[in-house]
Amino acid sequence: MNEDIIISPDTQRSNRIPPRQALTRKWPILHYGPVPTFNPATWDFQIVPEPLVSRNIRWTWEQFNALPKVKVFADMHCVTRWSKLDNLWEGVATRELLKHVTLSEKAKFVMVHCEYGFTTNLPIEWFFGEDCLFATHHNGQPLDPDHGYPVRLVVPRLYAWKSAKWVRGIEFMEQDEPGFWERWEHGGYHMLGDPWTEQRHRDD
Ligand SMILES: Nc1nc2c(c(=O)[nH]1)N[C@H]1C(S)=C(S)[C@@H](COP(=O)(O)O)O[C@H]1N2
Ligand SMILES: [Mo]
Repeated sequence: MNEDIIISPDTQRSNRIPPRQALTRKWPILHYGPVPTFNPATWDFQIVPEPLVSRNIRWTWEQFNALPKVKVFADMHCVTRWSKLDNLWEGVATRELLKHVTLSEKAKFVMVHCEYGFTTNLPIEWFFGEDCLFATHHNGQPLDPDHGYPVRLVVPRLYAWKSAKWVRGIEFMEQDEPGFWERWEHGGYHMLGDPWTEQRHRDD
């Protein structure tokens, strides 16, 4: 495989299927609510808030799409028990953000903000994993609208509800807070969501 592809470490496990997951060949579509339409003239991507970030950022689609891109080879595990292996993602590495803002030491978690108010939370060391990216392409094709076009987060080593589709911004936080699926009224999914230790629900 080409050296400029980042290999997600979980793809090198001898058993790539986490406990109580089943392999799927199709690519299921899973989300709450409608599929948003994309308007490149009004779309923006925000990084906030000061002073956890050195300056608030608002990128237009043109600016975001001009950032350097990486390729990541990774597996995907949905908490509803399907796993899809061998995905080649392309997009902007989450680490790229650190070239544009300096983070305060107080920033410990992120809230990922998406269209229609969908959110998900994760610790910054997971968000900035070497295999994490804002993907615009999958297996060489632009994402389908159903799968997050124009851009989705991909965090391969956590359950896929953390891989938020239709991302519009990142909010850094000092303390952890539940996102959409993590809230009790939407099922109380786990604050981290490690598939290898089956962190499915908040009380697992
Ligand atoms: N905006 C948004 N992103 C989301 C979700 C959602 O409800 N809204 N669901 C998540 C869940 S539960 C999964 S398993 C993956 C599924 O991604 P896919 O539909 O591309 O397979 O998207 C995640 N991203
Ligand atoms: Mo999921």
